[in-house]
Amino acid sequence: MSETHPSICRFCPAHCGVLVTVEDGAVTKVTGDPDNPLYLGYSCPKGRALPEQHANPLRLLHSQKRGEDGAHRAIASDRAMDEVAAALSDIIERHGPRSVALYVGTNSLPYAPAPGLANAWLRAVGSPMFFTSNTIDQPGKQIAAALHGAWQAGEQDFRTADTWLLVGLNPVISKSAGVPNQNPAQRLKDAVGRGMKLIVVDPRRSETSKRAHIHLQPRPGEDPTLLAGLLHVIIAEELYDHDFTDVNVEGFAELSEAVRPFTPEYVARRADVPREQLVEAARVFGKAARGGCSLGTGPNFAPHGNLSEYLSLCLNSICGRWSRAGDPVLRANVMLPPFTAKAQPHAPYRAWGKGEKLRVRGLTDTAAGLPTAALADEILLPGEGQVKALLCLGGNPMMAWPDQRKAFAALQELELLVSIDIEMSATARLAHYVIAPKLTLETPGMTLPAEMLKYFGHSIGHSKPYAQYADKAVDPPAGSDLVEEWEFFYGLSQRMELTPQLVGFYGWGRHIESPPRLIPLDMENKPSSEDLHAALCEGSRIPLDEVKQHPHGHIFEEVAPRVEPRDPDCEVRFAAGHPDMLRELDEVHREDYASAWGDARRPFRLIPRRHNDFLNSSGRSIAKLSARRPHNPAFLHPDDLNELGLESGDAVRIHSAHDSIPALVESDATLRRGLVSMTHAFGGLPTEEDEARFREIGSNTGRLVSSEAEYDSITGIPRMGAIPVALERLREGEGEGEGEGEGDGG
Ligand SMILES: Nc1nc2c(c(=O)[nH]1)N[C@H]1C(S)=C(S)[C@@H](COP(=O)(O)OP(=O)(O)OC[C@H]3O[C@@H](n4cnc5c(=O)[nH]c(N)nc54)[C@H](O)[C@@H]3O)O[C@H]1N2
Ligand SMILES: Nc1nc2c(c(=O)[nH]1)N[C@H]1C(S)=C(S)[C@@H](COP(=O)(O)OP(=O)(O)OC[C@H]3O[C@@H](n4cnc5c(=O)[nH]c(N)nc54)[C@H](O)[C@@H]3O)O[C@H]1N2
Ligand code: SF4
Ligand SMILES: [Mo]
Repeated sequence: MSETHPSICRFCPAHCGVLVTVEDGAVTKVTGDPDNPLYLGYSCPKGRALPEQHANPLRLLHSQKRGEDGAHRAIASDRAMDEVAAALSDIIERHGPRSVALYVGTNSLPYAPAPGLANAWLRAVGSPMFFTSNTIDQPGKQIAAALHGAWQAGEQDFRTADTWLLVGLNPVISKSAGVPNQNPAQRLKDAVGRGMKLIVVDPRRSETSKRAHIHLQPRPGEDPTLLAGLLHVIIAEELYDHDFTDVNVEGFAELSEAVRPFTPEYVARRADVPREQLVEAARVFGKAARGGCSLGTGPNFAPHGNLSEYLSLCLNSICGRWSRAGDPVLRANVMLPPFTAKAQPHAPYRAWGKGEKLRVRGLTDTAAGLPTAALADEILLPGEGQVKALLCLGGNPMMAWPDQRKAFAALQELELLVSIDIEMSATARLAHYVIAPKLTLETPGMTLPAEMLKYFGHSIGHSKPYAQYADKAVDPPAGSDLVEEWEFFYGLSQRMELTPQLVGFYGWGRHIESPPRLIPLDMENKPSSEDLHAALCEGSRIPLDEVKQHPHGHIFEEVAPRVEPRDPDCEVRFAAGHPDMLRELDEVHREDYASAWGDARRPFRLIPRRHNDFLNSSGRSIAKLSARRPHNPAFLHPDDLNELGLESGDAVRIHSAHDSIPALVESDATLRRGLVSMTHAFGGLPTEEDEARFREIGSNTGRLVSSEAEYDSITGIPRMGAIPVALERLREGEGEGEGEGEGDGG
């Protein structure tokens, strides 16, 4: 028997509305849902591979326990919870609650109750050690918002904007920010078709920049310089919004002074872009009536990510690029509680130096969360507070954490490592217990987590008052023993006799309109997944029952509120002259960029890129997605390959100052010269056996990153982009195990 259900794809944060075909209890087909009013039938290869993901022969159908011999064997999920709870209680007794840490990765987002219950469990344990992938992603967004202030009504609408400036992101592939993430390629085509002038800053001619009116292709990592240059021109030519700035911005004079040295000549020379193009970009952005500037992982992985994000907010603010009184509220709360957005800022708030202090590098809790790049150090460093147990929820430290070799040492040092994962990921291979969860189409889903994304930064998330709820479409495979993520933390709480309170709307969206709601849980009678979804939606603007009336999703236009005017007595203003940020800008100006760019020892820069068929490390095990190219090539400009005497398919060893990895090169004429562009989250463990397989599984770029040589002093994010590297040719059969643990000596 075949039936079709409307549902939500949760493979990536775009949360597209899809149609799921179920035959004989198994998912056989997933397509875009033409009746979905927001996504209009769109889907991507990852979403269409949901049947293969659910039926993946490599998927775990039983939790696993590692034996004395190092091999993993199936264990009943109840038994696994008993043993993990006992081990944790023992560790807490011996080492205190801080010795237990939780790491939440990207694949917690699909399961609305999961991160909130995991966080609640950790709070009940009494440990502050809550880490997420956010601080190895774009933490500059939340730091900048804290220092500068966030606009209550959000940015202007892309669909009516005259210009948009995208710096170091590629939303056509990543569905990340800037361009609305519902079929971004089409949204971009529509916008450019009606005359929007798109400006893209990317060292690569990306899928997104193909539609650009102006594409600046600078040296990577020069984003602070470039943004300061745009501000310089806009201020010098008086293209900013005087009225808006007068009312809403403080520190304009200090900002003007700070960007004064960033003349077009200086910026053009330093970032290596044509001067006229830079000035033209500033004029287009400054003269437009409506628009916005959004940043992505490019500038956030390069040094000075906070500063780049801060300058982009200043650029938006002095140009008045925020929704005005009378505009429809762009990201109105639907499954979140009602909120009246006014045309005024939330006041700046504390960005760091609060909460838990880490024992290394002077790091503290921040507006972006605890610095994940230092978690490996917290595991390795002996002494009071040392982390002995780590639980990973939907994350893969061995693929994603910077400084892979250090992460490897740390995870092996743990007394207890638990990974909640659908497969034997690189991290799971090291885990004492691997908890096998249900998959998205086997659980209810809703768009509340995607709605939350707007709190993470500029122009992210749904751009209409949209919501969808989907019941589970199928049961888990017969004979499997799977628990939902939240059930695991509920089960631990029961066994450890804790009374956690479910954290509504998550614990880490820091400038949210109301503090996270704590929802008491019945620890006697286990709630259902549906109960918890309902509890999370209590008090929502649109009651969950009403959302459920629209199985294909619905745009609640009828309640779309308008932005209210600024309160007459409101004195809050954006801070455009934050002394710390302007000091950092001055440091940038004093950098010896010429020597840095002229360093012959490492003449190339390694930069990140994302792949349409994978979400970080997810999808690599699905044959339908990875069959064509299971490794991650090192892309170089054809002229660079020529000069190095290399051809596509040749093997090289890439050396950073910290470590080295083998890779296969591939020609890519969309790059500027002097770059190596490579996708992260590939390869295996930093062992000789895994490294020898680089031709099949690729290599892990995180191994080239040092977590302590160069890092942001607030969020601890190391230099993960614009990494100086050198290339060395490998001959057939070479590359196995060379360069173990050492850099290139330079
Ligand atoms: N060098 C370098 N490092 C990077 C980046 C980079 O570009 N370059 N990117 C950074 C960024 S932006 C991020 S967000 C982080 C990502 O960091 P992580 O979130 O730690 O890494 P992922 O690879 O996304 O890990 C997802 C894990 O979830 C598992 N999974 C998939 N589906 C499910 C599910 O339904 N349930 C559960 N429980 N698990 C599931 C996958 O098998 C995988 O092991 O990496 C960061 N690290
Ligand atoms: N298909 C797919 N979608 C994804 C993901 C995925 O892995 N695959 N990952 C998800 C996650 S976790 C995240 S955080 C988002 C990220 O989403 P994005 O930030 O859009 O990430 P990318 O697509 O890698 O785009 C980064 C762009 O920055 C450019 N760049 C590199 N270095 C620099 C630099 O120094 N300066 C500038 N200006 N540009 C630079 C690169 O050439 C690239 O085009 O995507 C999400 N969506
Ligand atoms: S864009 Fe994301 S949510 Fe949409 S179909 Fe692709 S993977 Fe699924
Ligand atoms: Mo990310």
